[in-house]
Amino acid sequence: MIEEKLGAPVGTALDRFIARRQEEFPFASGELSQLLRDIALASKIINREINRAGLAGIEGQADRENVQGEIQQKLDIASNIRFKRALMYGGETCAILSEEEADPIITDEAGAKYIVAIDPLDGSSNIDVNVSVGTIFSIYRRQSMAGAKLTPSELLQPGREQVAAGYILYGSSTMLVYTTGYGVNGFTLEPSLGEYFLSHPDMRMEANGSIYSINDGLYDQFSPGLVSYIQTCRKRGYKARYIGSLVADIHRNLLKGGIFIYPGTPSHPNGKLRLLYEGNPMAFLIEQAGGLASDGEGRIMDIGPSEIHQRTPLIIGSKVMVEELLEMLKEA
Ligand code: P6P
Repeated sequence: MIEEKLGAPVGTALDRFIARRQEEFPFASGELSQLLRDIALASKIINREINRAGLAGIEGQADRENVQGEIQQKLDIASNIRFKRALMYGGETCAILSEEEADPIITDEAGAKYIVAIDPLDGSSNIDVNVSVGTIFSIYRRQSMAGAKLTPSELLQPGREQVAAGYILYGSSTMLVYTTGYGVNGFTLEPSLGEYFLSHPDMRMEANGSIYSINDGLYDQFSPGLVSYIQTCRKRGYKARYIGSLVADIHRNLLKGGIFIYPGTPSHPNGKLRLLYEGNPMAFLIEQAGGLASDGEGRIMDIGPSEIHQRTPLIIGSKVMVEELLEMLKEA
């Protein structure tokens, strides 16, 4: 029927999805929904910047380092500005913990309920070679009364206290994937409309998989248990896939099943990835999708942070694969 073809539905827009889900939380007063919308808006601006970086002369390195001592890319700085602005002006955020900021940013939003930890643009060194990059965010509720002074401990809550987490993947298409603790849903940006539409409802991770994702360049520093696991993967003919952009590697494993490992090494016992705005949000998402996330000894989301930029080893992905590696680490 021509009407069916002409009137084909465009799908569920992110705003409508958030609104519908808010109805399911009778006590939700809409601030978290608004915060998610603020993040989505900032991601659309970043998406546009990334897609035209080469033309706008905003590729490449800035002439300064971030708190991690890493050379900042120009788009790291641009992304940090955009997300900070969206969160500060959105009115729902009382504190921002950004990879690009040495110290927490305390907004003067007396009534704001939420603390946001964010990696504004993860993997940004890949932009110049046109490899996918991402934004990662993690949202906590403040524990003190609105208007009271925030305490250091509420800026360092364990990952199990997250109320929401997600990522935006700026890839062949731009996707926003998030959870509020009731499953994982993925939205794809329709550039011609500037809207995210539900494209991956109720994302579930395969219990097992045959993709392992690790920087082989560190092989000589791997522990005996990890060497044994990697050799087992190779013997089984598993695929080695490593993009070097956390959001892209995790997203692929979420869709296809697999394990991502960034281990501690003798030179870097806590590995490279940061707990608050990489490990915890990815752990929340993957556990919500049925997977596991560990630092090699315990659950990532049970780690009590001691400082906002602390690093953690990360073993994350399909349940059976993670459990097998943890067993080998124990036996070694
Ligand atoms: P390596 C990007 O710099 C990043 O923070 C993550 O996105 C990625 O998983 C990891 O580092 C890659 O690190 O040491 O393998 O280049």
